[in-house]
Amino acid sequence: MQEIPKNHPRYQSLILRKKISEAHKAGVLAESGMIAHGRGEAFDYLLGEKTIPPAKRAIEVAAAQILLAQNPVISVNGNTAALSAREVIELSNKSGAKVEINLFYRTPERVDKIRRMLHNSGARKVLGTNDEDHLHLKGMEGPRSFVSAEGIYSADVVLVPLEDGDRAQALIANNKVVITIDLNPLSRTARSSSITIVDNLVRALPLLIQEVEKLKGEEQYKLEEMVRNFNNQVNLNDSLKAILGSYHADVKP
Ligand code: PTJ
Repeated sequence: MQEIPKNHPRYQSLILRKKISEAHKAGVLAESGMIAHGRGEAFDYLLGEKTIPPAKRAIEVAAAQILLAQNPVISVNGNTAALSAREVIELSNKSGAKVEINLFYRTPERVDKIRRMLHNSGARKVLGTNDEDHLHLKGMEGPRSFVSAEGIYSADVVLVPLEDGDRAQALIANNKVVITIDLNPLSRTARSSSITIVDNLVRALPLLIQEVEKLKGEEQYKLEEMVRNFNNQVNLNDSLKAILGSYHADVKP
């Protein structure tokens, strides 16, 4: 593929596209994953391609929630692996959250490729692989309903970046706290999750890692207070206001 010149005004965006299209060629990304990425790009443009204040707030609360959890799990799909495999593993190492592959378009080949990618990024243990016996998550159909017994099935908190609405709703119905990272504040996932970070995965994950490190020594009651004081619907409305407001004044044409 052609080299992207560093001085290109949309360098960062083109680098992400390159990662996405290479991951598709490598069989990691579902075909629909490219469409999902394009939709994300449009929303990111409206956000000014930066982390808006409501997202920063949601990231702080998400970090507190992950640190409070008994069995936190990061659910990984093709897009997440393609864009942020290293950060997923870093977050897992720093927070103690488990890593589980859970795919909409599940095939043994894709699972294996994503597993290898996660191991190459430093993962010690990956759940949801082809070798594991899976349990059925109530209220879900298809391959996404197969979850790991020690992972999503028994998790109290699940981080599901870049997800489809059905799964977020099914996880909530199974009494999980759902944290999502979704550029679209109007999506079903964004609306039904417990904590929605309206930001690009590639910006949100490094900030989430930083926040986990910062809050690690914090007293439990303070973390609980942060979670209690957070209202996802209010934060989503603030995200919409940010889109409509002046936050995107400096977007590059
Ligand atoms: O890998 P699989 O088989 O599990 O398939 C995964 C896809 C992405 C195809 C599946 O989950 C899907 O169809 O997703 P949706 O319903 O298209 O939703 C994707 C959401 O993520 C949309 O709301 C996008 O705006 C948003 N999005 C896309 N790219 C990013 C993003 N959010 C944060 N960061 C991104 N980089």
